[in-house]
Amino acid sequence: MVGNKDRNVLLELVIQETACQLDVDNWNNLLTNCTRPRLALRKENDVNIKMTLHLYGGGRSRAVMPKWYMAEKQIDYHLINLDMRGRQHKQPDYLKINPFGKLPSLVDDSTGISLFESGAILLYLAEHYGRESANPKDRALIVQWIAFANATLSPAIFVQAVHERDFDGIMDVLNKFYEDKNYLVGESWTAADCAVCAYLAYVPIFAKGADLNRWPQVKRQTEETLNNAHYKAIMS
Ligand SMILES: N[C@@H](CCC(=O)N[C@@H](CS)C(=O)NCC(=O)O)C(=O)O
Repeated sequence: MVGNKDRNVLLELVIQETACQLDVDNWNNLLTNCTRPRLALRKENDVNIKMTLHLYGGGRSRAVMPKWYMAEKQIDYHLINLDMRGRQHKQPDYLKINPFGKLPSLVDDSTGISLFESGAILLYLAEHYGRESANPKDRALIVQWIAFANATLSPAIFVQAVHERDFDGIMDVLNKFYEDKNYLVGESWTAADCAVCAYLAYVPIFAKGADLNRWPQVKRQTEETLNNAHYKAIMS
């Protein structure tokens, strides 16, 4: 006879195993029937549960973006933290996954794909697991914002010469954009918001001279990200 507690543990295991095949409604129905509805992030030592998605990350790496995205969208995954100081990301086994020896990377057993570049990983997650809009116009806009985050916003935060030249102008435009909108694409939070806001959250740390009071809408987005429960959990 299976007790209630065991039943719920079993139910959760079934959910973990089948998550990728469920549609969102089924998923939410199953979750509300489970006494532990919030799925915990599994770490590398949880060998008993078979995971489909394996994210290779490391402290202070751009794995923040896919981690935050998966936390927001309740996508379960297996996190493998590599020690960059110990050069684990340059070892032959990892170079088979990302020959450039950079983090993050994602391996998806269910499709057999192995991906590097945080933006490509984010897009893959959005299209295969995030249940985001299938509308081609919105998808193109999401690609645009992810490319903007990695190729334009990131150097304006992290690279001194680019920061001096471009940062204020970028903030002016973003601030204007956020005056009428809360989300970058459509009416809900997408991979575009994840990419841009994950970088904005670095501004107070890495661009210390920047006074966000000049851009109140950007400041609001940045503070909302820093106070977001999922973001805080993955950064802790
Ligand atoms: N454009 C790449 C950047 C990847 C990257 O440079 N990752 C850093 C951590 S944030 C890294 O792996 N650095 C270690 C190294 O270059 O040896 C992405 O967005 O994934």
